[in-house]
Amino acid sequence: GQGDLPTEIWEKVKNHPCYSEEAHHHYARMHVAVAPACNIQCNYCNRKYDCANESRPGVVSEKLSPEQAAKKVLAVASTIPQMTVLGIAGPGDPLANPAKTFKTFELISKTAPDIKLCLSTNGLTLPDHVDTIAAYNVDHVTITINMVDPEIGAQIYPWVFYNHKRYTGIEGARLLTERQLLGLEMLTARGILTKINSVMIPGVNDKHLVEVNKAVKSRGAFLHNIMPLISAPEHGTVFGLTGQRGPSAQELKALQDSCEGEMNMMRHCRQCRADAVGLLGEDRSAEFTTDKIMAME
Ligand code: CLF
Ligand code: SF4
Repeated sequence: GQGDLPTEIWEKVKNHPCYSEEAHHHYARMHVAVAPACNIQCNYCNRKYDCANESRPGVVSEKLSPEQAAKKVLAVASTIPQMTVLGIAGPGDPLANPAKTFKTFELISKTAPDIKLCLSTNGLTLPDHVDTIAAYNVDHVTITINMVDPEIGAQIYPWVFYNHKRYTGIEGARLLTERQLLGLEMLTARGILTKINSVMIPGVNDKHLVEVNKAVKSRGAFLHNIMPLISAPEHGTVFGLTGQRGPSAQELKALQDSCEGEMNMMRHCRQCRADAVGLLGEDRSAEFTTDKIMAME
């Protein structure tokens, strides 16, 4: 239920399956994979697959144009009445593909105005797009923040690409953390509910994530979702190839527990793919391939 949430926030989250633990039993989300490019390199990413910001690496999403995406949303919404949220979460970074991402939001807000819009980003270009995000009535934003210390960041991000220039190592990680935290502050100032995702990487940022938790809470983040690194070698990620392990379930829970007193923790994330459809934990994307949707008239 509402718990101790203020009513205006409760109204915004009560139908969002990721922002409300309770809602995820009753309400569905869908993602449309309209954003192929990315502007940073994460050591847990395999570019051939979905953005590991949110997604379980190892599955390839079907890439869509904004027009195909809008058609898919209508088809899904007419089949799954509990569909309340449309998210763009990859397969690259949505804000590295701003024309496609915002065109998709524009089309959907015209054809399906009741559907809430959700966006997940690595945050590098977020400050440049906050006004557009607000103008398109995007209700929910997720930023993946894995560090607030550039020395730790350099172990996770070999480079970032910003303003036509590549920044590597500590310099790149410093730029990324500055832009992420500024973007978060700007979203908070506009009243856009912002959730933080973090990937727990044992021996790299596991102890540091408590500090990340405090940094994002103090800047107004609403919810923190700490997810386990998935690093099977067959996914071909840098971490997978160097033998970096993911956390055990106990290690993950202990970290989530240690942050719980500071802010709301999300514990029901299913690390969805960039074209996921349905309730969290069920995947109905195979029912809505482009072939099938284009055949529906
Ligand atoms: Fe999608 Fe992400 Fe929006 Fe949810 S998923 S863009 S906030 S509508 Fe949700 Fe999936 Fe976890 Fe993401 S369970 S991976 S937190
Ligand atoms: Fe991969 Fe996402 Fe990181 Fe880009 S932001 S490198 S797509 S995990």
